[in-house]
Amino acid sequence: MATTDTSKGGPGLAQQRHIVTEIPGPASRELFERRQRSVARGLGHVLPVFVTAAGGGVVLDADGNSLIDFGSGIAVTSVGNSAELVVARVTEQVERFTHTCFMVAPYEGYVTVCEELARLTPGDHDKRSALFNSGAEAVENAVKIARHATGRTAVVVFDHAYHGRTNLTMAMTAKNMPYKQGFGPVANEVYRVPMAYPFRWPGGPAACKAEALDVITGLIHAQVGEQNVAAVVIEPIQGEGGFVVPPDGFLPGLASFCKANGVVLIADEIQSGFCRTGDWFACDHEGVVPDLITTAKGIAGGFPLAGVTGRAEMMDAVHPGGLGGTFGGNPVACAAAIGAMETMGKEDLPAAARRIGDIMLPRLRKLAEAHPVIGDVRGRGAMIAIELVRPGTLEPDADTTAKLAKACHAAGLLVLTCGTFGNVLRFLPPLVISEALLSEGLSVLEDSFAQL
Ligand code: PLZ
Repeated sequence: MATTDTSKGGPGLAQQRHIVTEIPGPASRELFERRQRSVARGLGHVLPVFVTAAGGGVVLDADGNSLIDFGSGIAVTSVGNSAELVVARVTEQVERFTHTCFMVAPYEGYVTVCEELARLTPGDHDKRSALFNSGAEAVENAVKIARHATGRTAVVVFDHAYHGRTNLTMAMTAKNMPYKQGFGPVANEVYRVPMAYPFRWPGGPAACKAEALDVITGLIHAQVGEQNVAAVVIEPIQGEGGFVVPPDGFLPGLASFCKANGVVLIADEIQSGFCRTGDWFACDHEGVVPDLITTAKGIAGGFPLAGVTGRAEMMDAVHPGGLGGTFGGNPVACAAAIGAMETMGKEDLPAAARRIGDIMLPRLRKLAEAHPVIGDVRGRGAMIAIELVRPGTLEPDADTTAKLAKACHAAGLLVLTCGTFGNVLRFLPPLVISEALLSEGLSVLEDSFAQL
């Protein structure tokens, strides 16, 4: 039901694209002036419209514009902004108590979230979880746990990887600008290997799986030594690095290597997890069972919550007091997560993500036929991207990518870019977006290409 009360967000908001000013409009520009005087320059913005409400598939701004949301706050609001069950659970919790610190005196919500994580993440082995505030913190802790459980120190990561901005995760992240430039020294014992990136694999996509596994295991053997490797950390579908989907069989191959060598396989599902790719987790598509899995973003409908979930014996290797933090697993964030996970189950959001992919992929492939600047269309479920190149080459075209994003923004479609070379447009709509709005968003994108 559409509402005209724009002081409230959530699924009741009118699900429409409605542009009444230039983007950003005067009210947003005025707020931006204040932002410039008070907020550090180091924080960037995809689109500096100041948000006043959001829900379903739309974001409303201070000038009264209603934009179609193809970003979900970077894969976070998969259940939609201010989703009903999230609001209900959070409101109830916030009126009871807001914080005790789980390490001071525990509460049920934290345990419930960990039970749900055990039930939903890949594998039916005995699991334990620990909760944190951000994705980066979860990755840091997964590495701490893997090092403790194995007594080894080396961590293997991939080209194009993104794992966060803290000192250790910055070292694990591949891209220098903007993430590492000037912020060193970075943490040591982090080793990088090539990613199985079919579109850019020198031997071509058909050879990618086997050759990548050969190169990776060869490098680990020659340069690190399997016996020194605590963990291999991989995003089963890479996020910030360009929505790189490895070829079938690559992840299972990597998992067997880890198992054979006593290496902890950590799947960073912070961006790909919680229904985004059309299954609960991206690892599920190939039946891969990681030893540890990191989650955040979509887990709690927009509240800061992250988790490390893994084999009980590895997780419990750490002594009491070895893991924690003041706010980790905050009761309000846990209530939000319970509401979000309930929504994902009740509304069958894995199926909703598959439906989004089924609508988007054919239209994007058709667009690629008409516009050879699109070198690759890829993704799973509602984690979809197009990679832009100089036609007929692999040369990244970041300029056209930026131009297209700008044109979409001006027309009221919030899209994000990504990729090591800045030449990927990615689409991450809330999984609850209506088909009409999804289709309209695609039309805006098609128009932007037509105007190139
Ligand atoms: N691992 C796979 O995608 C966060 C970061 C945007 P935090 N990605 C968006 C930016 O420019 O900071 C991410 C991720 C994967 C880890 C993280 C880190 O999660 O919650 O941002 O710390």
